[in-house]
Amino acid sequence: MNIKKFSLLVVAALLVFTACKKDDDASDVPVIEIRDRAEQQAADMDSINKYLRNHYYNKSYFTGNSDPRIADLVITEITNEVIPPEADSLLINAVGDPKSTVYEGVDYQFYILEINKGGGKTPTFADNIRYIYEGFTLDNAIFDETSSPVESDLAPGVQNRSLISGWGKAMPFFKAASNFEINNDGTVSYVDPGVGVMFLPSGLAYFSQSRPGIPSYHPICFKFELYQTFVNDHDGDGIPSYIEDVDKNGILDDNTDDDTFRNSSGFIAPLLDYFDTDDDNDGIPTRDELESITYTINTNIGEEEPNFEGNAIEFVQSRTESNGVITIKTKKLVDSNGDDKWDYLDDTIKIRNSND
Ligand SMILES: [Ca+2]
Ligand SMILES: [Ca+2]
Ligand SMILES: [Ca+2]
Ligand SMILES: [Ca+2]
Repeated sequence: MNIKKFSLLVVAALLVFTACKKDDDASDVPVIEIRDRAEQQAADMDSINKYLRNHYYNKSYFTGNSDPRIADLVITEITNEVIPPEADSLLINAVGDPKSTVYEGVDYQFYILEINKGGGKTPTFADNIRYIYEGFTLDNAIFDETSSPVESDLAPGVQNRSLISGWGKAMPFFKAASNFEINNDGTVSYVDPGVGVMFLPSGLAYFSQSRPGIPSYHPICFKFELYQTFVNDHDGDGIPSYIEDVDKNGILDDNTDDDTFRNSSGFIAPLLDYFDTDDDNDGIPTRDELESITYTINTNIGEEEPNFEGNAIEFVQSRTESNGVITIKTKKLVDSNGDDKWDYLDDTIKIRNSND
């Protein structure tokens, strides 16, 4: 983001606003019409489909390329003079079927171009990722790009989240890098990262809002390299935030015990599960309503480390390694009375399992 440019735009916007105000005529104040999300989605998909049919990318460059980078990715518009080389691919043929999702109660579709799947862990919609990107519009104008890797929270609805919802929808289709190496000059090289492009309708981006270089109701696209992913536990209660999406709607809007708190702006707000350290409000912290397990793995005698990735009931809290001996501490969900309700969400169960 070019801060200087952005500041100038803000000043320009303020001047326009002041000018309108002086006129004392409300009809002069620019008003953004709030459009129907489903109708806008249909229009955006038409625009994106048209773009994908009218552009190709340098697929041949990436065939057998063991180090694919977005800096090498070239998307070119097809015109009377420009015909794609046979070895390259029209985007519409390369993206495959659109991905489907639901956001704000509306059925959405978006496209992904996969250049490299990635060799590491798969992020969930509520995790933090480390990545680089270049954002561009369907006019092929770049509106934003990173000069070095950044870290962001994918979780929708989380306070101070800087990412649009499309990131949380697209990233789980990729994997982070399998490894990284620190170079002599202190920079980091990532091995086998997820590399691709997402083509997003405005409803999974800024929708009615505009941004520098992005008018209201505009689909946007991002080239990206996904380097690392970190499981988030926003309230530190031992339960990863993606598990605190109880109704599995991809949004952290669940509030099992219907309690509230006064937020930093002074408003009464629901104390949502992902931010609540006693999710059933029974006085026993969630942490203490989980089973604590410690694993000791001696790799010197060939013992193998268990893999907890994707495990829906047992979550790694810490992992240390010393002289070939790995120690992993986990928290595991418990249902003491077998009523299909986990103890931490069941206010009739008040068994304290641990106090670490
Ligand atoms: Ca949690
Ligand atoms: Ca709550
Ligand atoms: Ca919680
Ligand atoms: Ca509790």
